[in-house]
Amino acid sequence: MNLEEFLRLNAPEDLAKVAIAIAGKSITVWENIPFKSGLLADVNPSGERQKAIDVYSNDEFVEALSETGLVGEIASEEMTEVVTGKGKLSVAMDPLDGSSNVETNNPLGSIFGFYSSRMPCSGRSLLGALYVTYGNAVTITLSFGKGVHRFVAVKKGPSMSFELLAVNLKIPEKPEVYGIGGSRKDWIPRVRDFVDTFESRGMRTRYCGTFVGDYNQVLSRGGIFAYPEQTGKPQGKLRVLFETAPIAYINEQAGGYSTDGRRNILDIQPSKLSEPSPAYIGSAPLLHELERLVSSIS
Ligand code: FDP
Repeated sequence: MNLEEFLRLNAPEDLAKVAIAIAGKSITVWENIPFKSGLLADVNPSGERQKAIDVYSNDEFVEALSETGLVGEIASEEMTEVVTGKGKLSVAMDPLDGSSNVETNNPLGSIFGFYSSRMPCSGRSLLGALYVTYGNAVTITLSFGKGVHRFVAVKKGPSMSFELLAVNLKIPEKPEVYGIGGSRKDWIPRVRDFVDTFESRGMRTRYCGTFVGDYNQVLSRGGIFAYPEQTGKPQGKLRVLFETAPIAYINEQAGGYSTDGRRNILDIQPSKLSEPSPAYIGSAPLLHELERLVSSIS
């Protein structure tokens, strides 16, 4: 079964159309990474001046979303203001997550949150979320409130099709891997102490430096991805609206839990579009334990 067929049966019509538009455009973005990122600095098929890959992917997804006619607001990590349209949906996106990893050919990603409210708003307004991973295969992982499902891009004739790879993905409760961003010396002591217990629990470190790449392996293997509160950087790095709330939504649909150390990430009400927060995302038992520890009064 392909993405279109699956969504026709399992998603509201407007969200299905928007997800299909994103899927089509993700292939265009992926095909252009070598050209637009500077990897092939002197090869540019269109002959136009080289654009930064972030700006390029942003413009491509804005175009795809706008063309659906279903979107009222688009917010992006790459834009200071929302782009407005005539539809009802609000879409927040990180069009190219992990772009500093282009040179090393680590996985990259794109993240989308579909909100029912005007932005900025909390993750409680999410109607669904989707992320693309550009790794050894291009995959789409999504949820529209009824479980988490995954699709993989395969060539069918002259074009690409996203075929169903897995339904109802569940994050293992037993934690196996961990990936923590930022600098260890700057993590707040409670986080450092907690992370120090991981090896003795049989967990192994896995960190690729791209949020969705790192989250993707946590979803498959169980464990934690975090970009913690740090001394001198209490809000961490990742943005709530574009990055952590959509992934927290998917993680919750997969049976996991996500926290900023004190509350569910989905309960954070950002006051501006690009507001960051500390983020700890993964298997529910481990994440509840972390929240208890980080939020406790010493
Ligand atoms: P990038 O700056 O390469 O776009 O939010 C952006 C992000 O990558 C995440 O994908 C990643 O998890 C994080 O930043 C990595 O930050 P550090 O380099 O500080 O580890």
